[in-house]
Amino acid sequence: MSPPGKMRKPDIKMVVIGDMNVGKTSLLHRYTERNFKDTLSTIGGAFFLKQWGPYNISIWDTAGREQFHGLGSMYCRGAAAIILTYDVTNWQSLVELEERFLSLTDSANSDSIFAIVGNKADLTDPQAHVMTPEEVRAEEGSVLPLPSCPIPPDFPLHKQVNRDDAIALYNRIIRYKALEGISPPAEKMCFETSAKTGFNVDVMFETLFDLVLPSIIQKRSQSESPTLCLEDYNEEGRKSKGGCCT
Ligand SMILES: Nc1nc2c(ncn2[C@@H]2O[C@H](COP(=O)(O)OP(=O)(O)OP(=O)(O)O)[C@@H](O)[C@H]2O)c(=O)[nH]1
Ligand SMILES: [Mg+2]
Repeated sequence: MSPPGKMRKPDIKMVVIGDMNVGKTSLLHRYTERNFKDTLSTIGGAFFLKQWGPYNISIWDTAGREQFHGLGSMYCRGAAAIILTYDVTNWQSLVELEERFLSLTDSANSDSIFAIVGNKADLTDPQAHVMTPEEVRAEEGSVLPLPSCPIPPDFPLHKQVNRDDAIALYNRIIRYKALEGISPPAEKMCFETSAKTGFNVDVMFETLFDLVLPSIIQKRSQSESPTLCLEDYNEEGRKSKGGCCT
């Protein structure tokens, strides 16, 4: 356990990237704070720390606005998992993932895990529109029963991106990264979520946490492996006393 007032170093890093307005910050709020609230467009980036069993995972939220694009590869550096996020009602937001955001992930770990996440599913899919009883209970100050979020007048909106399009993109990325045979299958790594109702949000983050566990364990075992400093030992193999020359 870390001493009081001291935060343990994150064991591993995950990054959420994608175009502005797709709901990256809202997904992180939903997962970490169990609510959906007004957001301001992110400036630069921010990170959340999640304890997963005995491990600490940092999840970086990044800005989708073009003006912050230059920072993207810095946020991806050393990441073990990348969450590429688009908006299911906005075809261009999927296109941008491949055209603008994928190259940023070259600074991530070479064996990093990818997820493709289509957010705002509540706008197109009646199933995602309804809050789960757990989400209703978790909503601050809410009283059961509260079966769904308010129905917008134009519900459902036209869905511009089908899951098959996301699956095709995932497969292209895995080929581009030469991760075929190592990465989990597309069906497992393409999610449709709603930060508004909580639909699929826990499943998405927690699937990734489970998948990065082997990397954490490997990293920890490497950093904890006993090493011997030969300079500390004399010719008979006895530990020499520092600074003494008798
Ligand atoms: N209906 C619906 N609206 C959402 C959802 N997620 C986010 N929004 C709305 O979409 C807008 C943008 O959400 P953000 O979370 O700020 O988007 P972002 O991707 O972080 O944007 P940048 O920080 O600019 O890159 C806000 O008005 C949110 O309320 C969702 O799941 N459903
Ligand atoms: Mg944001």
